Amino acid sequence: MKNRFVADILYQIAYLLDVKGEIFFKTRAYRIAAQTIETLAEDIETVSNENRLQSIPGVGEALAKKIKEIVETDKLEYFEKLKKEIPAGLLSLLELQGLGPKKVFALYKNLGITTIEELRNACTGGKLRDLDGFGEITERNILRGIQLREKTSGRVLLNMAYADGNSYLDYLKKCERIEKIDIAGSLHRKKETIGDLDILASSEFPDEVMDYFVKYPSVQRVLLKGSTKTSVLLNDGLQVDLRVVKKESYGSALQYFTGSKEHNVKMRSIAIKKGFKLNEYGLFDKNTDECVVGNTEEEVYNTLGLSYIEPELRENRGEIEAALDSRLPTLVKYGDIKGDLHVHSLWSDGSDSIEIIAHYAQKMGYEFVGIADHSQSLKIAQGLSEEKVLRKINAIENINKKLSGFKVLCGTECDIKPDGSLDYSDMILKKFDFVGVGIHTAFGMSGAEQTKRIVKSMENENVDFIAHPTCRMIGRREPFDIDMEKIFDAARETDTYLEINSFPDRLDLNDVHSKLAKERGVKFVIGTDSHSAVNLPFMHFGVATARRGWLEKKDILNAHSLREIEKILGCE
Ligand code: DGT
Ligand code: CA
Ligand code: CA
Repeated sequence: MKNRFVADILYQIAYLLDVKGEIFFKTRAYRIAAQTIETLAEDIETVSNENRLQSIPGVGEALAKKIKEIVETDKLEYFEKLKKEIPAGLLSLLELQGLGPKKVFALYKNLGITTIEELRNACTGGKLRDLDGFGEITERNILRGIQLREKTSGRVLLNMAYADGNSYLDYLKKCERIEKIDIAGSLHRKKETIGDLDILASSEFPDEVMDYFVKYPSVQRVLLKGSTKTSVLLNDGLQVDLRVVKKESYGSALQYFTGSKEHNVKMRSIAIKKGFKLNEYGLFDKNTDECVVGNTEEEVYNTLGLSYIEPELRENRGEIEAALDSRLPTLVKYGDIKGDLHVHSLWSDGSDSIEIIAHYAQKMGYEFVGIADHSQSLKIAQGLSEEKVLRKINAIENINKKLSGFKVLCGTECDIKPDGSLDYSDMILKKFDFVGVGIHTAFGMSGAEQTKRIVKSMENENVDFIAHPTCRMIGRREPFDIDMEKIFDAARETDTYLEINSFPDRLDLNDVHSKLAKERGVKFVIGTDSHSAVNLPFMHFGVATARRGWLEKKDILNAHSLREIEKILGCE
């Protein structure tokens, strides 16, 4: 269907006419027609071929002629001419806070400004203040708008978007006009960073839904409002797109807008091979153009001969081939986790007592929590001396006496020294219920040296897992350039678990590494690296990463029961 293609051109014409200073009602005609065509259930090509274009509300003789030209030639002379008259860069200026079409056109006519960079230079150089209708304040406002845009063009961490998304969803669920609603896009796939938030709803009253959507209290500004798509900017700079579709297309729309783009491209080619056409409106018979299914995602996948694919897998990393052969993994579930083995307490650099952590973990439904404080040489993180470790073991024994149906395990996140030796003697390491080790110093060593360092630490028989193996910090520190295959092989051979650290700026191992590690026979532990009890729910993001890495329950140490884990760790 060319519906979206036609609608896009009409929208762009409306913007260009805005900039040109055309009268409102002329640009509105293009917008209304674009919106109608976007939501039209029927193929615009069919309507055009049967000369019924003028039956579409808002389409008169002149517009019908233009639409026919687009449908038949994939181009429109009038649009090409407009684009030559008005540089395309002007459209990006329109997105800036405080700049309407009139001002954009004045900037272009008087100063020849066509790009954001030129506009920034003109503002800093004080070139705008002498223009009619502009002043020093306008210059400052525009600069602020440019800054904001730069900030929002960046991506946010998964946990931020997840919190924003859930709050927005709670608000939207109170709208009576909404039948179904879901998060789509990269947040539905639980990617580690999110560009913008996509929400999909079905309703018979899209305009009322959109009115309600833009009234959300955290909305800073409405970027675009239509009856199929509305975009807003939240106070914290995150953009949110809401799309409203009809119930019949909900499943195919959710499939389309969940992405990823790469997954969708592959899905569409499979559809074509099997005699269908797949788009956001449904799955259609290629010959009769009849809609076969569209209600649910399951139907779309199953009709194409695929088993249902969980959103976290939809990255075109082999999931479609696996679904065709019914050999997709049974992914670990968010509720499968029985405890957390990476929590810092007041004993080192955490901010809560072990009692508070235990209480919080028990309330989350866990069977155990492992306190893994830092080791002695990590002075900035108040690492524990060996003498203090012995006292802590005692303290935990006493805490456990007061708990029922729940156990605190005493562990450590022991530092791996630059030469690969550990920060505690073997005598002390043996006393812990479990030993996690990690790198916290000498980040500048070469990849080869870091590989040796980590492999050597695994050779110590007391070590149970490697914490945050690559030490990356999203947006702040690149991962070590280590030989992952060597690390995976050593982990398998020494029975060392690799951690998927759930702290939102770590997510380390990441999804891709987790999948590779599993293929090489590695087992995992998912830890939060919590530094206070309220961090414990970060587990969700670690499980999300594990799911994106195709992991199953059996691959994950802390998805086992306390009894099984005690046996595995030898700390019954
Ligand atoms: P983000 O926002 O950068 O974190 O990533 P996404 O995946 O949320 O991407 P976004 O917001 O641009 O679009 C949402 C979904 O819509 C995307 O995952 C798949 C679908 N989509 C968007 N543009 C295209 C496209 O050009 N082709 C196809 N096949 N799908 C698209
Ligand atoms: Ca998105
Ligand atoms: Ca989007």
